[in-house]
Amino acid sequence: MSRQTAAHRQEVFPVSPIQSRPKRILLSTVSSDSHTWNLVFLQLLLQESGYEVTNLGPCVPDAELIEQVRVQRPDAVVISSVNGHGHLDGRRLIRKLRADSDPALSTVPVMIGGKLGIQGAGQPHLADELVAEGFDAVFTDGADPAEFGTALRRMTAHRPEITGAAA
Ligand code: B12
Repeated sequence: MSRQTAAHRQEVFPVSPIQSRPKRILLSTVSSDSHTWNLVFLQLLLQESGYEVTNLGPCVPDAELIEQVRVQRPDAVVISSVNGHGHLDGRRLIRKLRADSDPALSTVPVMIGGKLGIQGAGQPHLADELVAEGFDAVFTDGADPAEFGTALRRMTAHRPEITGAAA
């Protein structure tokens, strides 16, 4: 992503004026990944764009992420990974989410991005494979941040007005 001003981010990530409540994003990385600044960057980007963000931080075990989706019922889950294992950890994670009997987990929009493999742009097939496993969108390194904003807006636009935490 290129460096941007807050005003530019607002253009890239406009939040629809017809939304009556802020959409809630669960932001996380995968279990093996200890990188943190990617999460901080995304948290700020999303918050400045009007989303409510829960950032689970680094090295999140699959079970913890799944439990947080079950409890928080977010409008979307955004996964960031840069250590090169993201395609493996992400594949395992999305299989568990999509196989869950709770529709809040099996249908929640989930996207993943970052440096997902260890060959940079040399692994273009990774995105297709991860979408085939159940991710709604995949952003490999160098993806246009505007596409992320557009995809997130589209995926969260029709989420129910009343979600809230599960009992
Ligand atoms: C700092 C750093 C570390 C620190 C992290 C400290 C911390 N608390 O965060 C430490 C020293 C711990 C570390 C460890 C390791 N690291 Co490191 N690390 C870096 C480094 C230098 C900077 C990362 C950073 O903070 N960037 C700043 C953030 C803001 O940018 P970003 O991470 O690139 O994220 C951007 C994009 O990727 C994108 N993005 C990210 N996620 C998402 C998600 C979505 C949805 C979207 C749309 C976009 C998006 O947006 C972000 C902003 O532009 C990078 C090299 C580099 N220059 O990038 C290597 C790097 C990420 N590390 C790497 C590696 C290999 C490791 C280790 C495996 C090394 C080792 N052998 O131990 C370990 C892994 C540890 C683990 N368990 O995960 C490799 C990953 C290789 C790959 N994927 O191809 C890199 C790229 C270095 C390299 N060139 O080889 N690392």
